[in-house]
Amino acid sequence: MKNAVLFLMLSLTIASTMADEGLLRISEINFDAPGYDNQNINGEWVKITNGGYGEVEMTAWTLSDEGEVHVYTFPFFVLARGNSVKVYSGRGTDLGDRLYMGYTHPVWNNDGDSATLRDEGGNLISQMGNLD
Ligand SMILES: [Ca+2]
Repeated sequence: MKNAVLFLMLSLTIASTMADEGLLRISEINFDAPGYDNQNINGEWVKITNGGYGEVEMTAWTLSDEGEVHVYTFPFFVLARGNSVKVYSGRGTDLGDRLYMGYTHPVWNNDGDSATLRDEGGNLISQMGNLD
C-alpha cells in the first residue's frame, strides 16, 4: 500500500512536470480547399490539438509551410487541454477554436506541402504533410 501511494505520487509528479508542449500536435491538415483554392482561402486549414495534461500558451508560436514561404505568428492564444484549434489561411475573426492567418491567397500547395509548428523559441513541436 505504501509503495502504491509512493508510485501514485511519483506518477503525478512526472505527469505534471512533463512538457505539455510535446503532447500538442498538428492533428489534421486540409491543404486542398473545396472548389478553387483561390476563391476559398479559408477552405484551407491546419488543425492543432492539445492532447496534454494542461493548457498550453501558444503566443508567438509559428506555423509555416514548406520553405517558410508563409510564416504565421500566433497572437496571444491559449489552447486548453483536450481542445483543438483550426488555423485558416484567410481572413476572419479569431475565436477560441479558430485563428486566421490573414492571407488573401492560398497558403498550402495541394500537390505536396508540409505544415510545421514551432514554439516561441523556435523548437519543433509538430509537423505534418509531405516531409521528404
Ligand atoms: Ca491549397
